[in-house]
Amino acid sequence: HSPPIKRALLSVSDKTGLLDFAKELVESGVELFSTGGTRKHLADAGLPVRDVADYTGFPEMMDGRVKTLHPKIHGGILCRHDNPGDMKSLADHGILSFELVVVNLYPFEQTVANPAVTIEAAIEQIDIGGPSMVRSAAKNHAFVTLATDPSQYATILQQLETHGRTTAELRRQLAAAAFARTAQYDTAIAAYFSKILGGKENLVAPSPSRAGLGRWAESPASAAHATSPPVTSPHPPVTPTDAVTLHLTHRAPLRYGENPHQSADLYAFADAPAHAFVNAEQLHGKELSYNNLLDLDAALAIAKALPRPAVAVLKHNNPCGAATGATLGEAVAKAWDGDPLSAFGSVLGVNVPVDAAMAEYLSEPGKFVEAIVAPEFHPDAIRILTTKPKWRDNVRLLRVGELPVGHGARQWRQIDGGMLAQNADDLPDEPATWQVVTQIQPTPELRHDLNFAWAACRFVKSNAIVVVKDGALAGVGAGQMSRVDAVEIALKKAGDKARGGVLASDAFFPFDDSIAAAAAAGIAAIIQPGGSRRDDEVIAACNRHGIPMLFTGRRHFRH
Ligand code: 93A
Repeated sequence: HSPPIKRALLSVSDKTGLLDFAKELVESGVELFSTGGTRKHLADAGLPVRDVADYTGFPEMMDGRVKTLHPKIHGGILCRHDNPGDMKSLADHGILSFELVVVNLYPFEQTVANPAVTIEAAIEQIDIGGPSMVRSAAKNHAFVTLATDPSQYATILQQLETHGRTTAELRRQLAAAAFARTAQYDTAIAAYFSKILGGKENLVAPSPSRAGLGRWAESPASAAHATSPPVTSPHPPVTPTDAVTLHLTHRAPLRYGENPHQSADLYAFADAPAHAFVNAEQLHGKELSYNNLLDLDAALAIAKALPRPAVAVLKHNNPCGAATGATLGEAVAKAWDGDPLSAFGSVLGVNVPVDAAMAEYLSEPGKFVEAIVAPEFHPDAIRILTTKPKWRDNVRLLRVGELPVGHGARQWRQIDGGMLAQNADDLPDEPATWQVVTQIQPTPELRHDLNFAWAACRFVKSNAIVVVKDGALAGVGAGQMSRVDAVEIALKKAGDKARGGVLASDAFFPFDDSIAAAAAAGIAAIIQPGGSRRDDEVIAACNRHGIPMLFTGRRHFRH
């Protein structure tokens, strides 16, 4: 049994829908109180509204830093209407109760989204009084109705018009939404500080509670880990407060997940940069599916790692084709020819603007793609891709503007009841540090293909083997549980193209059997991280077969 709404306190930065809402409130006999800007907005529209400063007897001061931080405001919001002591306090101190609070906060998130913003300007956008009122009203939702977003005005009005008051259930829902909003707001502030400090806030971060960490914190494995030498990485370490950046905003429900019986949604990191894949603009085509998003993300990542112009052809999150060429038209043809059968119904990632030549190539009979992601699409390319055959109506075209950088980004994956975090495997290749471990050196032409093969193989699920010839993926062995199986699949897929091609392996060869298979298929050079106990045997096999081999010293597992 909530009290009827006699008085409303309005203090909003986002003034969307405010006038209509306030007009209805006034018509229902509600008395309005507001802070400076909000009051002016309402008064300019001819609505009767009292100034909070007049009511508290304190002017807004310190450039607005102190406007509503006053007992006459917070007492009026927090008072329990069924508590005689609280009601006496109101009377004793000349405090008026507020039964409706309408607050939305300084636009901190929008402010820091602008990369040019100064720290001082960002800090001024940290709202203090707003969240305080929101928290007071949400705590006292038994008696107070609270709007923290213009989308809630209609529901509140509808209840007022039909019942003269709001239901306890609605007030509790509004309180929950409000606490979620202040939590989100503080998370955005913490994430901003983490960004400007480059992670150094962790030096003073409270350590997570042992209870919270569970048995892993105490396990001998973690103790052993602590005494082993630190991993050398140019990335800052992943630390507990990175969880702050896990702050997500819901983007869209998806039609379904990996399969039609799984429901699914798309979320974005609140601080995702403008050119992140998640912010890509869909220019054409059917709604994106869960699998499309996964494959397009991988397609773009591969394309990004290859020399320009390049096209990557993805199927089930693995590349079945990828190529570079003198022109984009040449690159797409070479990429498609890597495995034309698998390319049917694929998604493509492109590292330069899609041009008419590429669009014409894809329009040939017998070709069909689900989606293309690229920095940009030439208008002619859009015209060609969206006319002619039937599938054009559906083809999804995604524009990212620029190729996302993403260097040093954290990656998160869910396990049952928890999350794993790591730095993305996105360090640039350093061919100058690679070592030729065989007696024979690869020719400069083979060097090109070795570079390409090494760049591509990190995007293939482990155990991963790729065969490359003339700047194009010729065969891929992906996701195999034994390396020699991956080799055999890649060689089989490459067929005649293996002869004179090069082979890359995402991790070392445990035995020399793979070398024998590669030699039999005519592979001309091999690249791999090295580091096996049997490296000597593997190198000896290459020497016997006259195959030059490079060690990169860096593994690229992808699980
Ligand atoms: O600087 S504040 O943290 N200090 C306050 O006391 C305060 N009270 C309300 N910011 C404060 N607000 C915020 O001002 C509200 O959350 C709202 O976003 C904004 C509305 O100001 P105006 O009515 O002057 O446009």
